[in-house]
Amino acid sequence: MNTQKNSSMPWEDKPANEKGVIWRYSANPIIPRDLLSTSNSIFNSAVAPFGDGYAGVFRCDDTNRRMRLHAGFSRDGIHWNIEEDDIRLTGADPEVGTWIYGYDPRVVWIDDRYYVTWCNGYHGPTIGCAWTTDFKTFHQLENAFLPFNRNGVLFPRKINGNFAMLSRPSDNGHTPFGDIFYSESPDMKFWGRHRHVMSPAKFEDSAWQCTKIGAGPIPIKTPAGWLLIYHGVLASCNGFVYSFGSALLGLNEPWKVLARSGPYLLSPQKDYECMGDVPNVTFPCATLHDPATGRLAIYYGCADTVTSLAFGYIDEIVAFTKRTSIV
Ligand code: BMA
Repeated sequence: MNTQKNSSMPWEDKPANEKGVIWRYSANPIIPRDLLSTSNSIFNSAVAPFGDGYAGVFRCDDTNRRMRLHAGFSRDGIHWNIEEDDIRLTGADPEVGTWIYGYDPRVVWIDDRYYVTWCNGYHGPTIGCAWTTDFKTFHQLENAFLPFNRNGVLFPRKINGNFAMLSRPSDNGHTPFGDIFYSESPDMKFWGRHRHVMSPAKFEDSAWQCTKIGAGPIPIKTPAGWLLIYHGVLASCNGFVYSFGSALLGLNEPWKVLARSGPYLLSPQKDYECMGDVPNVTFPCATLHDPATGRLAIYYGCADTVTSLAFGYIDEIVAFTKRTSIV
């Protein structure tokens, strides 16, 4: 179910004049803001291999500017059919199952099902959890943490026999701070064993990540450690700027940071990243990767408006992370 059955992973070779370790898809953005009849914007969304193609959970803010999650399906990972109706979660205790808002989803296959985490409104933002096998019925679980928290990102396999999640405790608004923490759970219900992973960088070391940081896509297991792509924020005189970089975390102790990129992998530079509802935001929430070739496709939201793709090779990103590490 979760393993790719065809070789159609999105991919485009690196352009000859590209200086970066990763490069943008030439036909970005892949998802326009108005794909749905009621969408104001579609961004910060998550995808995963599903059947002969892909499925995903998409952040679609509607024209009431309500933050909703919608399921979507694709043959090639580039052209998406997103459901007009938003996801209706089922099975939760009504105390937490009353929908307020949801945004910035992540999706991961663990053992026998897909788990979805997102920023869930419950007396402020916290981490909502659900599971699905078909992207039609979504079974809601308990929220993982107390408010306020964002960027809940599960590891793709159990660690020390437990589910494992990164998150970023925050405040109730546009939080001007934020460290990444690690937590474990035996059952996706009770979370503990909380560990600090990393703080924003010093301004003088790596300014793009000096205000707050948050885990991005599901970490990828490599021989050098868990490859974590994460966003970092610079508080400029004209507002927040969201870029993203990479870190390597210990395989058995993921709260131990082995390396962390000083330069960003990608920052807002193209028009569709610099202009939109929130200018200067690149916000990755998912990857697809092919173990045989080491190819990586990164899905990232642009300017809180549209969704784009960037490509790279896992081993080159790992080497970049080590070579430029500020740890
Ligand atoms: C963060 C989240 C993201 C958003 C970003 C920039 O706090 O709300 O969804 O992309 O701000 O507005």
